[in-house]
Amino acid sequence: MNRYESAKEIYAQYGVDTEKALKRLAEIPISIHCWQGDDVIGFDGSQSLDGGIQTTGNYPGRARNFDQLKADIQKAFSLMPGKKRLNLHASYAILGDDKGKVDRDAYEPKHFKAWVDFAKEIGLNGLDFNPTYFGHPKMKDGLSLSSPDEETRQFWINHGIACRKIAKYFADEMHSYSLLNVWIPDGYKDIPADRLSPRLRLKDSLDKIFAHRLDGVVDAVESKVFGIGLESYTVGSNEFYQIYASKNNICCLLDNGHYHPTEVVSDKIPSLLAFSDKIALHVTRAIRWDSDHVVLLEDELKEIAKEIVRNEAYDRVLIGLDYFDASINRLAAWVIGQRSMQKALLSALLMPDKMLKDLQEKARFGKLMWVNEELKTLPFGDIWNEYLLRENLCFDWYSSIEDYERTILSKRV
Ligand code: RNT
Ligand code: ZN
Repeated sequence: MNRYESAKEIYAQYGVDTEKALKRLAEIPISIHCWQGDDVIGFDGSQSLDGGIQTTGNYPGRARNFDQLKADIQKAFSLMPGKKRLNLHASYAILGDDKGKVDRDAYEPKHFKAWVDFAKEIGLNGLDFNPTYFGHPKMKDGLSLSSPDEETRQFWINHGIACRKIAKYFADEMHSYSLLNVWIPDGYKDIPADRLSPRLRLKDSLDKIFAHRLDGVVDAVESKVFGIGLESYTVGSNEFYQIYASKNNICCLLDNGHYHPTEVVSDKIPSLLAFSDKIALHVTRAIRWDSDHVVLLEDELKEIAKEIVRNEAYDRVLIGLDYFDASINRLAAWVIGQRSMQKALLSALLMPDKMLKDLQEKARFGKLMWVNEELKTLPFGDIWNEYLLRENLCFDWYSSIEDYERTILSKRV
Protein backbone atom coordinates (compact mmCIF):
# COMPACT_ATOMS: atom_id res chain seq x y z
CA MET A 1 0.00 0.00 0.00
CA ASN A 2 1.44 3.40 -0.89
CA ARG A 3 1.52 6.31 1.50
CA TYR A 4 -1.58 7.95 0.06
CA GLU A 5 -3.64 4.77 0.33
CA SER A 6 -2.59 4.32 3.91
CA ALA A 7 -3.31 7.97 4.79
CA LYS A 8 -6.68 7.67 3.09
CA GLU A 9 -7.59 4.82 5.44
CA ILE A 10 -6.51 6.77 8.49
CA TYR A 11 -8.67 9.73 7.52
CA ALA A 12 -11.56 7.40 6.74
CA GLN A 13 -11.53 6.32 10.39
CA TYR A 14 -12.61 9.87 11.18
CA GLY A 15 -15.22 9.80 8.45
CA VAL A 16 -13.15 12.03 6.16
CA ASP A 17 -13.25 11.29 2.43
CA THR A 18 -9.84 12.29 1.07
CA GLU A 19 -10.93 11.82 -2.55
CA LYS A 20 -13.69 14.34 -2.09
CA ALA A 21 -11.27 16.73 -0.40
CA LEU A 22 -8.76 16.50 -3.26
CA LYS A 23 -11.42 17.11 -5.89
CA ARG A 24 -12.83 20.07 -4.04
CA LEU A 25 -9.41 21.63 -3.46
CA ALA A 26 -8.64 21.62 -7.17
CA GLU A 27 -11.83 23.62 -7.77
CA ILE A 28 -11.37 26.48 -5.29
CA PRO A 29 -10.02 29.47 -7.18
CA ILE A 30 -7.30 31.61 -5.65
CA SER A 31 -6.69 35.05 -7.04
CA ILE A 32 -2.99 35.74 -7.21
CA HIS A 33 -1.78 39.31 -7.07
CA CYS A 34 0.41 40.50 -9.94
CA TRP A 35 2.19 43.01 -7.70
CA GLN A 36 4.48 40.53 -5.92
CA GLY A 37 6.53 40.43 -9.13
CA ASP A 38 7.62 44.06 -9.27
CA ASP A 39 7.33 45.40 -5.71
CA VAL A 40 3.98 47.13 -6.45
CA ILE A 41 5.50 49.62 -8.89
CA GLY A 42 3.36 49.07 -12.00
CA PHE A 43 3.96 50.34 -15.51
CA ASP A 44 2.25 53.70 -15.60
CA GLY A 45 4.99 55.95 -14.40
CA SER A 46 5.51 55.58 -10.68
CA GLN A 47 9.04 54.79 -9.59
CA SER A 48 8.37 54.34 -5.92
CA LEU A 49 5.67 53.19 -3.57
CA ASP A 50 3.64 55.46 -1.30
CA GLY A 51 0.19 55.45 0.32
CA GLY A 52 1.29 54.00 3.62
CA ILE A 53 2.42 50.68 2.16
CA GLN A 54 6.00 49.58 1.67
CA THR A 55 8.08 46.82 0.22
CA THR A 56 11.39 46.15 1.86
CA GLY A 57 14.43 44.46 0.39
CA ASN A 58 16.20 44.73 -2.94
CA TYR A 59 16.63 41.18 -4.09
CA PRO A 60 17.79 41.20 -7.71
CA GLY A 61 15.47 40.34 -10.59
CA ARG A 62 12.43 42.57 -10.15
CA ALA A 63 10.25 42.60 -13.27
CA ARG A 64 10.70 45.94 -15.03
CA ASN A 65 8.15 45.69 -17.80
CA PHE A 66 5.12 43.79 -19.06
CA ASP A 67 7.09 41.08 -20.83
CA GLN A 68 9.19 40.36 -17.78
CA LEU A 69 6.23 40.36 -15.42
CA LYS A 70 4.30 38.06 -17.76
CA ALA A 71 7.20 35.65 -17.98
CA ASP A 72 7.57 35.60 -14.19
CA ILE A 73 3.86 35.07 -13.65
CA GLN A 74 3.80 32.26 -16.17
CA LYS A 75 6.77 30.56 -14.53
CA ALA A 76 5.46 31.01 -10.98
CA PHE A 77 1.92 29.92 -11.91
CA SER A 78 3.29 26.78 -13.52
CA LEU A 79 4.47 25.71 -10.06
CA MET A 80 1.17 26.40 -8.31
CA PRO A 81 -1.50 23.73 -8.00
CA GLY A 82 -5.21 24.43 -8.34
CA LYS A 83 -7.42 26.93 -10.05
CA LYS A 84 -5.81 30.31 -10.55
CA ARG A 85 -7.08 33.82 -11.17
CA LEU A 86 -4.90 36.89 -11.66
CA ASN A 87 -5.43 40.07 -9.68
CA LEU A 88 -4.32 43.26 -11.43
CA HIS A 89 -3.99 46.88 -10.40
CA ALA A 90 -4.84 49.78 -12.70
CA SER A 91 -1.20 50.85 -12.54
CA TYR A 92 -0.39 47.79 -14.68
CA ALA A 93 -2.09 49.31 -17.73
CA ILE A 94 -0.32 48.69 -21.01
CA LEU A 95 -0.60 52.22 -22.38
CA GLY A 96 1.47 51.95 -25.56
CA ASP A 97 1.11 55.14 -27.58
CA ASP A 98 -1.19 56.58 -24.93
CA LYS A 99 1.66 56.78 -22.43
CA GLY A 100 1.92 60.34 -21.17
CA LYS A 101 -1.38 61.23 -22.88
CA VAL A 102 -4.00 59.20 -21.06
CA ASP A 103 -4.17 59.42 -17.29
CA ARG A 104 -5.74 57.05 -14.76
CA ASP A 105 -9.12 58.80 -14.94
CA ALA A 106 -9.44 57.69 -18.55
CA TYR A 107 -7.99 54.20 -18.71
CA GLU A 108 -9.97 51.92 -20.97
CA PRO A 109 -10.39 48.19 -21.52
CA LYS A 110 -8.03 48.42 -24.49
CA HIS A 111 -5.19 49.23 -22.11
CA PHE A 112 -5.71 45.80 -20.56
CA LYS A 113 -6.35 43.75 -23.67
CA ALA A 114 -2.85 42.31 -23.58
CA TRP A 115 -3.52 41.06 -20.05
CA VAL A 116 -6.74 39.39 -21.19
CA ASP A 117 -4.90 37.71 -24.06
CA PHE A 118 -2.29 36.49 -21.61
CA ALA A 119 -4.89 35.26 -19.10
CA LYS A 120 -6.60 33.27 -21.83
CA GLU A 121 -3.33 31.93 -23.16
CA ILE A 122 -2.33 30.48 -19.80
CA GLY A 123 -5.84 29.28 -19.03
CA LEU A 124 -6.72 31.39 -16.01
CA ASN A 125 -10.07 31.11 -14.30
CA GLY A 126 -10.64 34.88 -14.26
CA LEU A 127 -9.22 38.34 -13.79
CA ASP A 128 -9.76 40.60 -10.78
CA PHE A 129 -9.09 44.31 -10.64
CA ASN A 130 -8.15 47.18 -8.36
CA PRO A 131 -8.21 50.91 -9.02
CA THR A 132 -4.80 52.29 -7.98
CA TYR A 133 -5.10 55.08 -5.46
CA PHE A 134 -1.40 55.49 -4.76
CA GLY A 135 1.87 56.13 -6.55
CA HIS A 136 0.47 59.03 -8.54
CA PRO A 137 0.94 62.85 -8.55
CA LYS A 138 -2.81 63.45 -8.36
CA MET A 139 -2.91 62.12 -4.80
CA LYS A 140 -3.14 65.49 -3.07
CA ASP A 141 -1.75 65.65 0.46
CA GLY A 142 -2.05 61.88 0.52
CA LEU A 143 -5.79 61.99 -0.20
CA SER A 144 -7.86 60.71 -3.10
CA LEU A 145 -11.59 59.94 -2.78
CA SER A 146 -11.81 61.89 0.47
CA SER A 147 -9.92 64.94 -0.73
CA PRO A 148 -11.41 68.36 0.08
CA ASP A 149 -10.06 69.51 -3.28
CA GLU A 150 -12.94 68.88 -5.66
CA GLU A 151 -10.80 68.55 -8.76
CA THR A 152 -8.66 65.92 -7.08
CA ARG A 153 -11.65 64.05 -5.74
CA GLN A 154 -13.36 64.10 -9.15
CA PHE A 155 -10.23 62.76 -10.84
CA TRP A 156 -10.22 59.77 -8.49
CA ILE A 157 -13.97 59.22 -8.80
CA ASN A 158 -13.45 59.07 -12.56
CA HIS A 159 -10.65 56.59 -12.00
CA GLY A 160 -13.00 54.35 -10.04
CA ILE A 161 -15.67 54.57 -12.72
CA ALA A 162 -13.11 53.82 -15.46
CA CYS A 163 -11.84 50.82 -13.51
CA ARG A 164 -15.27 49.30 -13.06
CA LYS A 165 -15.69 49.34 -16.84
CA ILE A 166 -12.41 47.52 -17.15
CA ALA A 167 -13.56 44.94 -14.59
CA LYS A 168 -16.74 44.49 -16.61
CA TYR A 169 -14.61 43.88 -19.69
CA PHE A 170 -12.62 41.26 -17.77
CA ALA A 171 -15.83 39.53 -16.67
CA ASP A 172 -17.19 39.45 -20.21
CA GLU A 173 -13.98 38.23 -21.77
CA MET A 174 -13.13 35.63 -19.15
CA HIS A 175 -16.71 34.40 -18.64
CA SER A 176 -16.19 34.70 -14.92
CA TYR A 177 -16.97 37.45 -12.42
CA SER A 178 -14.35 40.11 -11.78
CA LEU A 179 -13.77 41.34 -8.24
CA LEU A 180 -13.34 45.12 -8.27
CA ASN A 181 -11.76 46.13 -4.99
CA VAL A 182 -11.42 49.70 -3.80
CA TRP A 183 -8.69 50.41 -1.30
CA ILE A 184 -7.53 53.96 -0.64
CA PRO A 185 -4.72 55.03 1.66
CA ASP A 186 -6.41 58.30 2.66
CA GLY A 187 -5.68 59.26 6.24
CA TYR A 188 -3.67 61.47 8.57
CA LYS A 189 -0.38 61.06 10.34
CA ASP A 190 -1.47 63.03 13.35
CA ILE A 191 -4.60 63.78 15.28
CA PRO A 192 -7.23 65.10 12.88
CA ALA A 193 -9.33 68.17 13.54
CA ASP A 194 -12.24 66.65 11.65
CA ARG A 195 -12.88 62.94 11.36
CA LEU A 196 -16.32 63.14 9.82
CA SER A 197 -15.98 65.36 6.74
CA PRO A 198 -13.41 63.13 4.99
CA ARG A 199 -15.72 60.14 5.54
CA LEU A 200 -18.72 62.00 4.15
CA ARG A 201 -16.69 62.89 1.09
CA LEU A 202 -15.56 59.27 0.72
CA LYS A 203 -19.18 58.13 1.00
CA ASP A 204 -20.23 60.53 -1.72
CA SER A 205 -17.34 59.43 -3.95
CA LEU A 206 -18.25 55.77 -3.53
CA ASP A 207 -21.90 56.51 -4.31
CA LYS A 208 -20.77 58.03 -7.59
CA ILE A 209 -18.40 55.18 -8.45
CA PHE A 210 -20.93 52.45 -7.64
CA ALA A 211 -23.96 54.31 -9.01
CA HIS A 212 -24.90 51.57 -11.48
CA ARG A 213 -24.72 47.81 -11.16
CA LEU A 214 -22.50 46.12 -13.70
CA ASP A 215 -23.21 42.50 -14.47
CA GLY A 216 -20.33 40.24 -13.66
CA VAL A 217 -18.55 42.82 -11.51
CA VAL A 218 -18.35 42.04 -7.81
CA ASP A 219 -17.68 45.37 -6.11
CA ALA A 220 -15.76 45.42 -2.87
CA VAL A 221 -14.31 47.90 -0.38
CA GLU A 222 -11.22 47.19 1.72
CA SER A 223 -10.79 48.82 5.11
CA LYS A 224 -7.63 49.38 7.07
CA VAL A 225 -6.69 50.41 10.56
CA PHE A 226 -3.59 52.48 9.75
CA GLY A 227 -0.74 52.93 7.29
CA ILE A 228 2.87 54.02 7.64
CA GLY A 229 2.87 57.79 8.00
CA LEU A 230 -0.91 57.65 8.49
CA GLU A 231 -0.92 56.34 12.01
CA SER A 232 -3.65 58.44 13.57
CA TYR A 233 -6.58 58.18 11.23
CA THR A 234 -7.76 56.16 8.24
CA VAL A 235 -10.79 57.47 6.39
CA GLY A 236 -11.82 54.01 5.13
CA SER A 237 -12.10 52.33 8.50
CA ASN A 238 -13.64 48.95 9.20
CA GLU A 239 -16.96 50.31 10.56
CA PHE A 240 -17.24 52.82 7.74
CA TYR A 241 -16.93 50.20 5.02
CA GLN A 242 -18.92 47.49 6.74
CA ILE A 243 -21.90 49.76 7.00
CA TYR A 244 -21.35 51.20 3.54
CA ALA A 245 -21.14 47.71 2.04
CA SER A 246 -24.19 46.43 3.82
CA LYS A 247 -26.35 49.46 2.96
CA ASN A 248 -25.30 49.39 -0.66
CA ASN A 249 -25.28 45.66 -1.12
CA ILE A 250 -21.66 45.41 -2.07
CA CYS A 251 -18.94 43.27 -0.65
CA CYS A 252 -16.45 43.81 2.17
CA LEU A 253 -12.89 42.79 1.49
CA LEU A 254 -11.04 41.68 4.60
CA ASP A 255 -7.26 41.94 4.54
CA ASN A 256 -5.92 40.12 7.57
CA GLY A 257 -3.12 42.68 7.95
CA HIS A 258 -5.60 45.49 8.43
CA TYR A 259 -6.88 44.98 11.96
CA HIS A 260 -5.71 45.40 15.51
CA PRO A 261 -3.23 42.66 16.43
CA THR A 262 -5.61 40.50 18.45
CA GLU A 263 -8.53 40.78 16.02
CA VAL A 264 -8.81 37.82 13.68
CA VAL A 265 -10.31 37.64 10.22
CA SER A 266 -11.31 34.02 10.81
CA ASP A 267 -13.91 35.28 13.27
CA LYS A 268 -15.06 38.08 10.98
CA ILE A 269 -15.79 35.71 8.08
CA PRO A 270 -18.78 33.97 9.73
CA SER A 271 -20.02 37.28 11.14
CA LEU A 272 -20.24 38.69 7.65
CA LEU A 273 -21.54 35.45 6.14
CA ALA A 274 -24.55 35.85 8.42
CA PHE A 275 -25.50 38.99 6.51
CA SER A 276 -23.89 39.19 3.10
CA ASP A 277 -23.92 36.92 0.13
CA LYS A 278 -20.26 37.41 -0.69
CA ILE A 279 -17.10 38.55 1.03
CA ALA A 280 -13.58 38.84 -0.31
CA LEU A 281 -10.22 38.23 1.30
CA HIS A 282 -6.72 39.58 0.96
CA VAL A 283 -4.70 36.89 2.61
CA THR A 284 -1.41 38.17 3.92
CA ARG A 285 0.91 37.72 6.90
CA ALA A 286 1.39 40.70 9.15
CA ILE A 287 4.37 40.75 11.45
CA ARG A 288 4.00 43.47 14.08
CA TRP A 289 2.34 45.71 11.49
CA ASP A 290 0.73 45.29 8.07
CA SER A 291 4.08 44.09 6.80
CA ASP A 292 2.73 41.92 3.97
CA HIS A 293 5.10 39.02 4.56
CA VAL A 294 4.72 35.90 2.42
CA VAL A 295 1.75 33.78 3.51
CA LEU A 296 2.78 30.66 5.44
CA LEU A 297 0.83 27.72 6.81
CA GLU A 298 0.13 29.22 10.21
CA ASP A 299 -2.66 28.78 12.71
CA GLU A 300 -4.72 31.81 11.72
CA LEU A 301 -4.48 30.88 8.05
CA LYS A 302 -5.81 27.44 8.93
CA GLU A 303 -8.67 29.02 10.88
CA ILE A 304 -9.53 31.26 7.92
CA ALA A 305 -9.61 28.22 5.64
CA LYS A 306 -11.80 26.32 8.11
CA GLU A 307 -14.38 29.09 8.09
CA ILE A 308 -14.61 28.89 4.32
CA VAL A 309 -14.74 25.11 4.16
CA ARG A 310 -16.97 24.15 7.06
CA ASN A 311 -19.54 26.74 6.01
CA GLU A 312 -19.32 25.52 2.42
CA ALA A 313 -18.77 29.13 1.44
CA TYR A 314 -16.68 28.25 -1.61
CA ASP A 315 -18.57 30.61 -3.89
CA ARG A 316 -19.20 33.20 -1.22
CA VAL A 317 -15.69 33.87 0.02
CA LEU A 318 -13.48 35.10 -2.80
CA ILE A 319 -9.92 34.27 -1.88
CA GLY A 320 -7.14 36.57 -2.98
CA LEU A 321 -3.54 36.93 -1.88
CA ASP A 322 -1.89 40.23 -0.99
CA TYR A 323 1.73 40.35 0.08
CA PHE A 324 4.95 41.70 -1.34
CA ASP A 325 8.37 40.62 -0.28
CA ALA A 326 11.32 42.18 -2.10
CA SER A 327 13.95 40.50 0.05
CA ILE A 328 13.78 37.01 -1.48
CA ASN A 329 13.29 35.54 -4.92
CA ARG A 330 9.93 37.00 -5.91
CA LEU A 331 8.74 33.88 -7.71
CA ALA A 332 9.51 31.81 -4.65
CA ALA A 333 7.47 34.28 -2.60
CA TRP A 334 4.53 33.86 -4.96
CA VAL A 335 4.64 30.08 -5.01
CA ILE A 336 5.20 29.58 -1.28
CA GLY A 337 2.29 31.88 -0.45
CA GLN A 338 -0.11 30.29 -2.92
CA ARG A 339 0.83 26.78 -1.85
CA SER A 340 0.39 27.77 1.80
CA MET A 341 -3.15 28.92 1.05
CA GLN A 342 -3.85 25.66 -0.74
CA LYS A 343 -2.41 23.65 2.13
CA ALA A 344 -4.61 25.52 4.60
CA LEU A 345 -7.66 24.76 2.47
CA LEU A 346 -6.69 21.11 2.19
CA SER A 347 -6.17 20.84 5.90
CA ALA A 348 -9.65 22.32 6.43
CA LEU A 349 -11.13 19.94 3.84
CA LEU A 350 -9.69 17.03 5.80
CA MET A 351 -11.61 17.81 8.97
CA PRO A 352 -14.63 15.82 10.13
CA ASP A 353 -16.74 18.97 10.34
CA LYS A 354 -20.03 17.32 11.12
CA MET A 355 -18.60 15.35 14.00
CA LEU A 356 -16.87 18.43 15.41
CA LYS A 357 -19.97 20.62 15.17
CA ASP A 358 -21.95 17.91 16.85
CA LEU A 359 -19.55 17.75 19.76
CA GLN A 360 -19.85 21.51 20.15
CA GLU A 361 -23.64 21.44 20.11
CA LYS A 362 -23.72 18.66 22.65
CA ALA A 363 -21.27 20.64 24.78
CA ARG A 364 -18.76 17.77 24.75
CA PHE A 365 -15.86 20.18 24.82
CA GLY A 366 -13.27 17.81 26.25
CA LYS A 367 -13.82 15.35 23.44
CA LEU A 368 -13.84 18.18 20.89
CA MET A 369 -10.45 19.29 22.16
CA TRP A 370 -9.13 15.73 22.02
CA VAL A 371 -10.28 15.10 18.44
CA ASN A 372 -8.90 18.45 17.29
CA GLU A 373 -5.54 17.57 18.78
CA GLU A 374 -5.54 14.11 17.19
CA LEU A 375 -6.29 15.65 13.79
CA LYS A 376 -3.12 17.70 13.98
CA THR A 377 -0.88 14.66 13.70
CA LEU A 378 -2.71 12.80 10.93
CA PRO A 379 -0.64 12.19 7.76
CA PHE A 380 -1.61 15.43 6.05
CA GLY A 381 1.65 15.53 4.08
CA ASP A 382 0.79 12.31 2.25
CA ILE A 383 -2.50 13.75 1.04
CA TRP A 384 -0.79 16.97 0.01
CA ASN A 385 1.82 15.04 -1.99
CA GLU A 386 -0.94 13.07 -3.70
CA TYR A 387 -2.59 16.36 -4.64
CA LEU A 388 0.64 17.65 -6.19
CA LEU A 389 1.05 14.41 -8.07
CA ARG A 390 -2.45 14.71 -9.53
CA GLU A 391 -1.74 18.30 -10.48
CA ASN A 392 1.43 17.13 -12.24
CA LEU A 393 3.59 19.06 -9.83
CA CYS A 394 6.30 18.00 -7.47
CA PHE A 395 7.20 18.75 -3.93
CA ASP A 396 10.72 19.83 -4.88
CA TRP A 397 10.13 22.81 -7.13
CA TYR A 398 12.82 25.08 -5.78
CA SER A 399 15.57 23.98 -8.13
CA SER A 400 13.48 25.13 -11.05
CA ILE A 401 13.22 28.59 -9.45
CA GLU A 402 16.99 28.57 -9.00
CA ASP A 403 17.47 27.78 -12.69
CA TYR A 404 15.14 30.61 -13.63
CA GLU A 405 17.04 32.95 -11.37
CA ARG A 406 20.36 31.92 -12.87
CA THR A 407 19.28 32.13 -16.49
CA ILE A 408 16.76 34.99 -16.43
CA LEU A 409 16.41 37.04 -13.27
CA SER A 410 20.11 37.56 -12.63
CA LYS A 411 20.51 39.11 -16.11
CA ARG A 412 18.04 41.89 -15.40
CA VAL A 413 19.40 45.32 -14.49
C1 RNT B 1 -2.86 48.04 1.35
C2 RNT B 1 -3.91 47.10 0.88
C3 RNT B 1 -4.05 46.96 -0.60
C4 RNT B 1 -2.72 46.87 -1.32
C5 RNT B 1 -2.81 46.41 -2.75
C6 RNT B 1 -1.58 46.69 -3.51
O1 RNT B 1 -2.64 47.98 2.69
O2 RNT B 1 -3.73 45.85 1.46
O3 RNT B 1 -4.86 45.90 -0.88
O4 RNT B 1 -1.85 46.00 -0.67
O5 RNT B 1 -3.94 46.90 -3.33
ZN1 ZN C 1 -4.98 44.30 0.79
